[in-house]
Amino acid sequence: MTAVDTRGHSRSILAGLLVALSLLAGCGRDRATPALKNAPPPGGGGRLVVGFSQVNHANPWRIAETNDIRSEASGRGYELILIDGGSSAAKQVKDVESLIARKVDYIILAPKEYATLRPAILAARDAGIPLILVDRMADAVPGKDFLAFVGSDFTQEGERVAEWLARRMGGNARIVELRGEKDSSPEIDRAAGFRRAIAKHPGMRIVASSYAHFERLEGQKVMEEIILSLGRGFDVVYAHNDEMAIGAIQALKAAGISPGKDVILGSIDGGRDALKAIIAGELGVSVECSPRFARRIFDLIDAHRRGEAVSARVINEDRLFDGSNAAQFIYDAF
Ligand code: GYE
Repeated sequence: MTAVDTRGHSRSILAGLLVALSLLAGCGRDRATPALKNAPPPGGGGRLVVGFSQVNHANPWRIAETNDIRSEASGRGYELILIDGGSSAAKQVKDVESLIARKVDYIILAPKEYATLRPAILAARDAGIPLILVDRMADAVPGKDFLAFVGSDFTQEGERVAEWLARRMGGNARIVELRGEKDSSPEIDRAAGFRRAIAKHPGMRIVASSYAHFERLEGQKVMEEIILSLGRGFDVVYAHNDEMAIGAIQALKAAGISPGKDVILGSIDGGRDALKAIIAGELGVSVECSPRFARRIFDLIDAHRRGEAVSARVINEDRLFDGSNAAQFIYDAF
């Protein structure tokens, strides 16, 4: 998917007129009510504009996150400008700058990397545009440099996978780690959380650790290389997301190693393909990292508009999927 720009001045003026007319006529739809309640004071010029800078749309997680934000924005009467960063942190910096230049009312930023996006965050702060960091953290202070962070606790996700694997393996395993996108906060925290938890089990040792950038194909390739160098010298694969775990499963099978029997796998996200792999007995566990939390983002924006104090960190509550419950949740998965 390429850059999508949902803003068009003539379109927005027309849309504003239509909303105003339908409200005057008393036939506004139910979901228009919150927008009316939170509408800017008369003369404020119509719908508020929220800009959203997304990393890319390269996997089901990102697509689900964007769809959720898009539908929540429209349900609450916001105009959304979506810009796809094309997997480039440098482009994302420019994307945020362009949203600032367009004087949007709020910016939602899903930052690709931890350090690189800092100047863009500070530029929004200096321009007086409230910015909400979503899903990944960046090198700036919530509540001070930007309005708030909304997302999951990645350290805890890594710990939960480690604890599940330690229990499953009786505290003894040679572990291969497939790491996410280098220098992104989920990669950094999922690695740290996992290490912290296995430190309690001296028999759980990491024997190989490589980046596969959160991508399925990369997960498969990196797993192939690791099999070439380690042979059968590992019992567990810990992948920082489902996509890499699914790639690894393909590589294992191609090498005649049976996932779920010879090697036990654990990952993070809780997507539909992962739940299918759990049901098939190939993936052991997937700790949820939900991409659907737009309701919390827009609750925060609405509260901020009403002048209420908002919390600087909103942490999602995530579940854990394994053989005991995957079948129950598969239809709901992204
Ligand atoms: O786990 C991964 C995606 O930033 C939390 O990014 C997100 C991660 C998610 O590419 O699948």
